[in-house]
Amino acid sequence: MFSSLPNPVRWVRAVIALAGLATLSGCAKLNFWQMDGHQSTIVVEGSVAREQLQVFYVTCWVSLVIFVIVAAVLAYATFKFRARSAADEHAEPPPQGHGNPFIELGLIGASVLALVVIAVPTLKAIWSTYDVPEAEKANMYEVNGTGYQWWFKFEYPGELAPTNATGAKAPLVTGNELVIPAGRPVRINLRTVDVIHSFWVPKLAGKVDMIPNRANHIYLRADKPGYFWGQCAEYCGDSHAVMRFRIIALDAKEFAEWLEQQSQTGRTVAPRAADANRAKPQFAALRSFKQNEAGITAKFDVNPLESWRAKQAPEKNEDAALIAAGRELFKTKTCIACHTVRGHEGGGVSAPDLTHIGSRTTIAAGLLENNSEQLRRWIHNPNSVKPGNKMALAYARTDREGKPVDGIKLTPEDEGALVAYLESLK
Ligand code: HEC
Ligand SMILES: [Cu+2]
Repeated sequence: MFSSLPNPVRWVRAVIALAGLATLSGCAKLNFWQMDGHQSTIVVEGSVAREQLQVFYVTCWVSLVIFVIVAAVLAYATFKFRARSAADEHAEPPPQGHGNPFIELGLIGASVLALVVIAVPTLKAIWSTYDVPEAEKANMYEVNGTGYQWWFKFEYPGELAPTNATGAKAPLVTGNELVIPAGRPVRINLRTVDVIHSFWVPKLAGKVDMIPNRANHIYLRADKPGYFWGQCAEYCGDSHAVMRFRIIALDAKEFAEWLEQQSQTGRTVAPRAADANRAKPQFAALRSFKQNEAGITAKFDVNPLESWRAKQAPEKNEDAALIAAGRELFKTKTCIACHTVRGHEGGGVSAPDLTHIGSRTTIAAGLLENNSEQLRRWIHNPNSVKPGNKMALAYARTDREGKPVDGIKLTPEDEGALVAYLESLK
């Protein structure tokens, strides 16, 4: 009965536009009027989010009707009983009513009706969006998502990849970017290793909390291949506002290719004979970033899925010697204590897995675009990008008495080599 309600928000928008607020507020951007920002809950692209949106519309329409009735009665009373002359202002108030059973019963009945109209589709949606429907369980894809202060780990229990220690296989792990098959129901088992986080990809589904010592899950489905913005939606400390993530939905073939590539161990770039007399690749100059400077280019912002695809292939002009130097620094500068690059050095599990960091579109949990300039910005001074993050602890450390101890120190050359290494990890 409520399957295709018109969008009441569009009406409200028309009213605002008529009032001329568009020009006053300066919000005349196209996205704003189409209500199609990256994290829009109005322009959705998944079946679960669509069902939840219908519930929102029901509530909106019911509230709108109540608003119109109450506003009309108020306007009528204000007009009818206004003071018409100076004498009226000091007159006795009009006779007061003391309860009219018909009006009172009518109001109770109308409220109950309004609540029932809201409750029926709400309860229906709570049940049907809770988990993958039985009939579709066979087609379901299952992954695990874990919240860390302030990033997300994603694990593919169905896909095994060789580990470092013994070469034995363990589930494939990525960080901050979850790649899923489009069109299929996906169940994400949600956990946290520290405080409460909340997993929210507005275009695909509502939020579900990640709660310590409690098994939660979310069910979602992307209509078609796409790139979706997500965000932790439960305050979780210093960097909560920049604890973001992405979901990339791919068709079956591209998804299979991605899984195949990700289950490889870290890529090693072999030196080529021609390398010896080739000019060194140019890295982005080490400039200082303005405070809060955006970490994302317009090109990426407009067509993120294409940018994602472009990241899957190795860069041209890779410098094998520089990359090898970067790999060495990754070890000596203690990056391996927290990070893993499968097949290379490092067994750290307290930070995002970097085995294929070069093939991801973002770093620092969705905050910065993954390119040489932003990578350098991040490893130069993580704290200036994301205040309080746990990688920064390795840069500025203090001992038990609070005295500063030497942390990670990188020269511009070190940074260039580390960036080349990280970018080579496709
Ligand atoms: C103390 C542990 C620790 C050390 C040491 C450390 N990192 Fe990190 N690193 C982290 C954590 C934690 C994050 C996630 C930060 C966040 O987004 O909140 C991170 C994030 C990153 C990322 C972004 C990953 C992503 O998917 O968003 C890169 C790249 C990175 N580190 C590179 C390095 C390099 C290079 C070094 C050595 C110079 C290093 N890290 C040393 C803990 C560490
Ligand atoms: Cu969080």
